[in-house]
Amino acid sequence: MKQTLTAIAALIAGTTGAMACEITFRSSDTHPEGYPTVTAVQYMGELLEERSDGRLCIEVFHSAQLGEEADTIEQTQLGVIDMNRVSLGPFNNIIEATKVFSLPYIFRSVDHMHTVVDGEIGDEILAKFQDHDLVGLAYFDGGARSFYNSERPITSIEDIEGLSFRVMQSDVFVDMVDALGGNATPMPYGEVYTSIQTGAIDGAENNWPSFESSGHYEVAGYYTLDEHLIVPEVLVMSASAWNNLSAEDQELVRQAAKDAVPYMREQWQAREAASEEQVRASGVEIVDNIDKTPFIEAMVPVYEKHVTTDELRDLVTRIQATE
Ligand code: GTR
Repeated sequence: MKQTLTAIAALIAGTTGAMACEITFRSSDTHPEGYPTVTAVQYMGELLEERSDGRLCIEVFHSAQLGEEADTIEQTQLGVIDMNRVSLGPFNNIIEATKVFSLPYIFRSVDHMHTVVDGEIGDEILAKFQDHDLVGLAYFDGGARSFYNSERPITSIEDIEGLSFRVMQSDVFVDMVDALGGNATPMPYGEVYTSIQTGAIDGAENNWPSFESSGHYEVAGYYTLDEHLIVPEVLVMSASAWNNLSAEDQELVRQAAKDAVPYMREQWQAREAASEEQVRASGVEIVDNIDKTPFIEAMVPVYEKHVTTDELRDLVTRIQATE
């Protein structure tokens, strides 16, 4: 009898130890394996698995395996995809308040952006996702975005005149390029390389790691560090996946996402430096002493067009007043 009980106990312990995931959240990312946004969600998955005794897991589908950002956002709202790591830009046309983080030169620096997203304003904007079948979990870094193109070095606004740039699918970015004298083409990320290569567009804009990992630097040999955007990235969960969880498990998910943020920021800094080194070594011509003042001044009509409600005006004032 005792032997049987011991055998059963061992069997249960063995089963528990090797318990397979009860739920595996499918998480989308446009970037390749090894990119900081991908490794950060994988790291969050490790934390979650450990803290839930192996019940809750995450599988990251990187390299746009589940589709381009705008489509995967829709799929996440529908509950077909459980989690999504995306730029805030593609949310601008869906969740109005996200526009304030996508305004050109709204953040004075990455540190300023961190202070804002880590504080009350960051929480307020994350809470807005609830009305759109999504749960905002955490902000990730996306560095500063600058223009690159295949035609000529941009050393002043005048050089932008007549050039066409791909932008993310947000009206704010279309108006931003227009205000600088260029032509904007909203387009999915995955189509940019070929479009520059074939001359359908002259260039695009992005941060060092994306410029490098997408290979865009191979077809766009001029990069000007005007740093017009510091758009945070966001990790969201579909409301349907979220609502299936107990309150305790929701807390585990939220906490694991938060705890992945410092890890992400470290990974980001390292990758930014490595990507910059790789791009510089490739011979891309870099303009890194541009006077940003005319760029900032040119953005007045963009703010006038998009910051149209008391709520948005108040958010902008509070962001600008944040030290
Ligand atoms: C990257 C960002 C992606 C995607 C991409 C783009 O910097 O991490 O989420 O938004 O830019 O330009 O589409």
